[in-house]
Amino acid sequence: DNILLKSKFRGCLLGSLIGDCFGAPFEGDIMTSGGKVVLQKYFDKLEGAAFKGPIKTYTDDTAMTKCVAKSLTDKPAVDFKFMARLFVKEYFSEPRRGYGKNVVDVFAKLRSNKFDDIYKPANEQFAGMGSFGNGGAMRVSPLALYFHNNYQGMISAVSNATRITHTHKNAINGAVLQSMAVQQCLKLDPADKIDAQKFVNNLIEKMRMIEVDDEGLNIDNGTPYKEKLVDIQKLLDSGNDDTEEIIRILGNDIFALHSVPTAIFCFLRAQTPIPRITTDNRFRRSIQYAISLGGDTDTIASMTGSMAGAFLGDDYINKHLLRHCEFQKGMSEMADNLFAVLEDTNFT
Ligand code: R7I
Ligand code: MG
Ligand code: MG
Ligand code: MG
Repeated sequence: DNILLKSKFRGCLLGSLIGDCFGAPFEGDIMTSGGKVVLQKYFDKLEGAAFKGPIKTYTDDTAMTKCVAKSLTDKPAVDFKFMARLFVKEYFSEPRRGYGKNVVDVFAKLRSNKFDDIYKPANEQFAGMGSFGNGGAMRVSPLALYFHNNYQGMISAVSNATRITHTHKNAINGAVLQSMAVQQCLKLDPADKIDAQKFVNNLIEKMRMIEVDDEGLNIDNGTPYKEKLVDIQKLLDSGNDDTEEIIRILGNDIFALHSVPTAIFCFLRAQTPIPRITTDNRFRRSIQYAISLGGDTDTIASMTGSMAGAFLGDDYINKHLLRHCEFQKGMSEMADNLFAVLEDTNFT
């Protein structure tokens, strides 16, 4: 019903915010067992009613997610040129949000070319290969919400929104996969136990249609996301909790291929208890687990958090945790605004 869906919209955007804000201080870390103890204490403290600490600031992941959400509420017909303008305006007003090293060149070119061709600057990245960073995937949650009832519309909008900065196939397909996972979370009843194998099977089925050899190159490794999804199933099945092994198989860096599947794994694995993560709350467990893998912690925790929030809804999120995040009220309002746009059109 609509009350649940509205709570899932908020949960999704707040989950992405909390993952970013809480994960950011650990970005680039290699997590030792000592580091995991520190992380457990960090979350225990943040969850406590009495704890007062400095506000946790968000990074580029949230800055760009806000732009995508604003673009959808201000121009519901989906205007990618407008979205590109918002990205550029946001970057030049607050450049120190931890953006990727190369994507900033795209913003500069978009601005100097006056948004003449919004896809040209991204296409020129990395000698014409396009970036395969996770910068497209990290900002897709508003699109998964907006197109929650329109699968093909979502795929097409996610591809076009990603291509503004990232044109490599792995960046686009990673963003598409992330949006599919969030969309599946929206459809699940939070009172039910997730069938993780089935959740991944559904993603494999969908990615089969996306990772087609449309250039007819017949190259090996033409279905990298499908292979990662199968790896997720094996890891879940084996109950392997060895961090180094998980990182070796799935990755934890800024490449879309080495972070989107990792986020999906973290979300699914955290539905049941994990050694050395002491909490009964599956939302917290998802984000804490994602951060405990180290590497690109803000982005992986943010993508994990958007799935956990889309599944469980915002009522499930500990409000003390939320209190520590910059822009938490604004993010909740953005979710409501997005929901209101869909209500106005009767969810068509
Ligand atoms: O993908 P992008 O927006 O970065 C997002 C990440 C997230 O973790 C954020 O939290 C933030 O910290 O950054 O930015 P890009 O600059 O497009 O890509 C990020 C990095 O990925 C680049 O600086 C490169 O190091 C690497 N990279 C590549 N390296 C070689 N060849 C991306 N694409 C390539 C490539 O094609
Ligand atoms: Mg970031
Ligand atoms: Mg960074
Ligand atoms: Mg990051």
